[in-house]
Amino acid sequence: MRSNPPPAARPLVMGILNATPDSFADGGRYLDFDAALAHARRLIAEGVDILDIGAESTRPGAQPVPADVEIERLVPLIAALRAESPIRISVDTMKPQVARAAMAAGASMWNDVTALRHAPESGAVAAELGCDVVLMHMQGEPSTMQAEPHYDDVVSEVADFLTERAELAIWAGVARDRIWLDPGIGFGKHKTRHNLPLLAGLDRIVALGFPVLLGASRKAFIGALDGGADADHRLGGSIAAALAGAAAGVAAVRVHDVAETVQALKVWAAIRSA
Ligand code: HH2
Repeated sequence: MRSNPPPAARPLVMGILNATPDSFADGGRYLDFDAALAHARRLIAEGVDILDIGAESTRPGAQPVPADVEIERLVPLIAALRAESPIRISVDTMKPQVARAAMAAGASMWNDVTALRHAPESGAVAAELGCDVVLMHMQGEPSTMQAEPHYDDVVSEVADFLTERAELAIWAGVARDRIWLDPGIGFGKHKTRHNLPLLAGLDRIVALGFPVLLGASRKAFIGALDGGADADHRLGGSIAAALAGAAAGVAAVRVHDVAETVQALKVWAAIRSA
């Protein structure tokens, strides 16, 4: 009898868990502790590699959440998951005090959409925590970023920004091999005019020499390319973007639909290595 071939190399799958009332794709579904824990367990069963847990939406126009509220939502959840699973846990927050509380509860990755720009002590805290750090590109602030984003050359400008943020993080004491980069799809970018060239130019972000995280799941550019499909009807486009990322060499994709993405990447990787 023939055995299955060994699994081929593919990007890691980071599953999104938003314990928020207002996230664009799953807001309000996992604010409740039991619902959030059940969803995390489901993502683990579906083969997630990293769980990214957030308690503050960054969608355009979202309202800021105080640090103590973020901590109240995140810490019991992270601690409960850590007690029952060795899964890698990332915390999606811009606040160093929230990152610190999340690491104490069992997270090992700080996903910061501001690339350590939110607080003056962010770099030093990231260095002290010794965790992985995701530095993401964003033009402007979540509340206003979609007003009038402008770039002369979006890929070069994002690459330059990420290079500078990585250098500053290293200067602050973050270990080079803890740094991830993320082009920030949808963060201060026109739906198609900026996001599409950035997706097409991902290999140039990968060439910077750090692991790259790509978050394109259910984002608005997919709706713009498909007759205004809403966030619940963007699975096909999300998978297409994840595969484009895989082909460009990204290290991980951040997604809502874990089972479907894991399957797509397994098939992509198997074809590629056949
Ligand atoms: N996108 C969102 C949030 N955090 N982090 C990284 N590193 N990269 C991303 O592309 C990214 C991110 C937005 O998506 P979501 O979490 O689903 O929505 P919301 O911000 O409304 O909670």
